[in-house]
Amino acid sequence: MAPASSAWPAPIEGSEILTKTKVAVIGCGFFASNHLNAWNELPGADLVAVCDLDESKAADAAEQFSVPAMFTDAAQMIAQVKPDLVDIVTTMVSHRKLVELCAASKIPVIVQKPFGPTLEDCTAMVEVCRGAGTMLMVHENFRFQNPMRRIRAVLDAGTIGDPVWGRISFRTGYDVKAGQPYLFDEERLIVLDLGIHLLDLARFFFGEVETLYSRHARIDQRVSGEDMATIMLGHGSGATSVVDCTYESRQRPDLFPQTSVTIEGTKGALDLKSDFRLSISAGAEHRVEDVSTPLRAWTSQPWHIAQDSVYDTQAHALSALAGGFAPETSGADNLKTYALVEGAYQSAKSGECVRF
Ligand code: NAD
Ligand code: 89V
Repeated sequence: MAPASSAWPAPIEGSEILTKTKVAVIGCGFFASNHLNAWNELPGADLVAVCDLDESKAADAAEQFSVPAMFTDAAQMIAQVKPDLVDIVTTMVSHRKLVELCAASKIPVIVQKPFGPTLEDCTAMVEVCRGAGTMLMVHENFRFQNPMRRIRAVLDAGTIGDPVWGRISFRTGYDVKAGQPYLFDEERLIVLDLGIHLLDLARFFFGEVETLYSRHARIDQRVSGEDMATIMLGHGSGATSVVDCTYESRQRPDLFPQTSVTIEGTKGALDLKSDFRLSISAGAEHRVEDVSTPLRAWTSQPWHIAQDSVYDTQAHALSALAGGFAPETSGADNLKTYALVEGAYQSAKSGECVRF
């Protein structure tokens, strides 16, 4: 199957729509402030309610983001507010029940990555939304980062020919566990938390995967799962890619949360390195593009690139909903990325190559 195109219908502008999409957010923890800021900035969205099991978090979010209603019970919120779209920003264990709740009321839903704790849960979520005839999108934001869209556009233009080899790399020593302490206890850590983004990018750039071999290690002895992974993918297109990630790199400068991408093609090559410089070579031609994006009022370094892509991911969700098309990172699409995560754990355990 050909990789997805870089183009998607333009984000909704306020002037193009008669009514705004009423959005309700479930989960007001560490990462939710980015979703809430983005919903408030998106002209097509009206943030109508927030919900968190922890009342103080729901109340703080409602106050900080000027949201008119707050709840501690998602079912109550849905019954009372009847939102047009629910955005689930909780950790994965709660996703299935919350998605089922939305599907029961035929409400379109976006759910943060990782989609769920198991492939069985993810498949059940896809089925229940399919049965209800409602949109299910996974908030897989890395492919919506500006540099990644630009790389996809360069590939689509044929500038470097057909991709034959690539590396997608995220190596950091940044203390992610300070903001996300639940990561200490994850039995399946870096592939499910971070590798999932990179495996999705591998599909985005090189198409579907036929073979996978993975090797994992645990460097920080305080965590339960693996915190270093190196995955080799064989794509149906004939290309080979390497996905590698760690939360225990000692490299300086530390590029967190930037993803490095190298792609070699039949006619040229591209390389995304530090400072968001994209180097593109084809024959005698060589140019370096600045693929950074300006800060928004609510984004800041070092998180800016990740925060900024939250806006574009949510803009895509609004466009999909208004246009009646499946989002690029629909639940059904994300099952393919999730299958690679499962494959990585299977391969690391068995020491063998996994075939899809
Ligand atoms: P968190 O634990 O800080 O916040 C989750 C919140 O959800 C908590 O306040 C919790 O009380 C609430 N919650 C849980 N179950 C609920 C329920 N049934 N109803 C209402 N509220 C409920 O977690 P976080 O760090 O904000 O992460 C949330 C998700 O976002 C995770 O899946 C994480 O992997 C993901 N994440 C994604 C990115 C990205 O770039 N895409 C970055 C960071 C985190
Ligand atoms: O994407 C995530 O969930 C985050 C981070 C970007 C730090 O890896 O854990």
